[in-house]
Amino acid sequence: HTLDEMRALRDETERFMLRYKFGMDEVVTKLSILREEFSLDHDHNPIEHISSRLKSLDSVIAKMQRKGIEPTLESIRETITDIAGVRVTCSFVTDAYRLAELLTTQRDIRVLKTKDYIAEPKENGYQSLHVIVEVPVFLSTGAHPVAVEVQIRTIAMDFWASLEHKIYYKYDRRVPAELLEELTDAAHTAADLDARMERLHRQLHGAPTHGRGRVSI
Ligand code: 0O2
Repeated sequence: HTLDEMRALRDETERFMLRYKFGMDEVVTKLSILREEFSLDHDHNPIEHISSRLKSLDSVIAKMQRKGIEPTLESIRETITDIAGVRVTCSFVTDAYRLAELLTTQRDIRVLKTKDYIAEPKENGYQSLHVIVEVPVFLSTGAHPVAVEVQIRTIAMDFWASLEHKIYYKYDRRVPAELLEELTDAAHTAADLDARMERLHRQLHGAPTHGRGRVSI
C-alpha cells in the first residue's frame, strides 16, 4: 500500500466507526428523553441508568476472527451488530419489557433482532433483554442506517453480569467448573430477588396510600 492508500483506509475506517457512535448517541438520546419524561409525569421511573460504549476496532477484529470471517468494513457491517452498545438498567423486569416496547415502536426504529435472555436465560444463568435496532443517521451524504445493540436488564441482572464478565476475562474464558457452578447459582438468586422485588412493587402500587404524600420508589 502507498502512504496515500493507507491514509484513505484510515479515514474510511474512522468514518465507519463514527457512524456507529452517532447511532449510539441517537439511541441514548431517545432513552434519556423517555427517562426525563417519566421523571416528570410518573411516580416511578423505569430507567435507573443508561450507559453506552463503542466497541474498539481491535475487539471487532478479534470477534471476526473468532467467527472465522475475513474482516473487511463490509463483512464487519454485516456480521457485528454490537459495535454500538447501549445498556439500560431498570428496577423491575416488567420495566425492561415496557422500555423495549417504548423504544422499538418509535417510527424511525427498525428491529433487526431480539434475544430474550430473560425469558430464556443462557446456560450460565445470564439474563438480559437484547434488542438490536437499526436507526437512521443523517449525514451530509444522506440517511445511513446503523445497527445498535440495546441491552436492557434489571439492577440484579447487571450486578451479576458485570462480575461474571470480569471473572470470564480474568480466567481468559476458561473459568474453573466450581466457580461456574457458583456463578450460575448466584444468577438464580438474582432472578429470585427480581421476582420478589417485582411482587413487592406490585403490592405497593396496588395498595392504598396512607399518611402524607404519595409513596414513590
Ligand atoms: P462485551 O465485552 O460485553 O462487548 P452474536 O453477536 O449474535 O454473534 P453474541 O455476541 O454471543 O453473538 O451475542 P449475544 O449473546 O447477544 O451477546 C452479546 C453481548 O451480550 C456480549 O458482548 C455481552 O455484552 C453480553 N453477554 C452475552 N452473554 C453474556 C454472558 O454470558 N455474560 C455476560 N457477562 N455478558 C454476556 P461481547 O461482545 O461478548 O462482550
